[in-house]
Amino acid sequence: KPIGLFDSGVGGLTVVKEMFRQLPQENLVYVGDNARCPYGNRPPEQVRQFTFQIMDFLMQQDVKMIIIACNTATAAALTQASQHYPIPVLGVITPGSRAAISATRTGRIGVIGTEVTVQTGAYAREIHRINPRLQVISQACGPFVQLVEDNDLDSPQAEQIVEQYLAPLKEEMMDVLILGCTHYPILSKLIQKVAGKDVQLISSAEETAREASLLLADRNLLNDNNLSPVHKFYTTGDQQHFTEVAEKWLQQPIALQHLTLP
Ligand code: DGN
Repeated sequence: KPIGLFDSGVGGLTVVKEMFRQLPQENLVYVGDNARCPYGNRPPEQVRQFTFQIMDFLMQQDVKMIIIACNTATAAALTQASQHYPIPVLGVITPGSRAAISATRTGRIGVIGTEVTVQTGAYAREIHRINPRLQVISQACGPFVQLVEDNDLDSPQAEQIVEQYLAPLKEEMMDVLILGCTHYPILSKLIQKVAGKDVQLISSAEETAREASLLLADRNLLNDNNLSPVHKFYTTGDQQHFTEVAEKWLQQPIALQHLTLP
């Protein structure tokens, strides 16, 4: 059985890439809801509704686990989704929080994400649940998602936007910055350049894949046949655009189909 993953667009491919690296024998089904991207400035109830539509589709693909490879959907819907579906459901916020907690030396952690992710306070809550003494400084960076969806990763305009949004955080002396949106690792070169070399960027993709492998091993769900794995990709948006971004990021050809959601 495959593992299902989804995001509002191409952002969740950062988790897919880590899954390829850490769990190369697993079959994956990925849904990018590019037609309705961005999720980040929608009402949380609507993000929940979209999340359930996509998860219903993934359940029809007979997946054994679902990874919500989107911070916005994790913040808005993880709790309800894990109660609703009879299979393990993993979000990206807990793994990213854990990685930041173990990486910080100064105890000042920055978080950047979409409006929904920042407004729900999901990272601060998760970090403080584990260690209440840490300082969490958050900043919504709405336009970053569009830069990634447009594949605009190093133009002067992109740099100006990143500088503008990171400026308030740079005064906060954080030593760790959580990329609290799965789109951001694709933009990480520019984010690192603007944030400065003393700030360590945390991508939840790596931690999420690690958590997925632990969970699968724990429940005896790892794929143990050696046939070459099958990866299926679906987008609700433009197929050519999705293929371009995905193949560049994943550095391999993908099999893509169009998906129409209700
Ligand atoms: N990639 C998504 C996230 O991690 O929050 C959301 C991007 C968006 O739709 N704004």
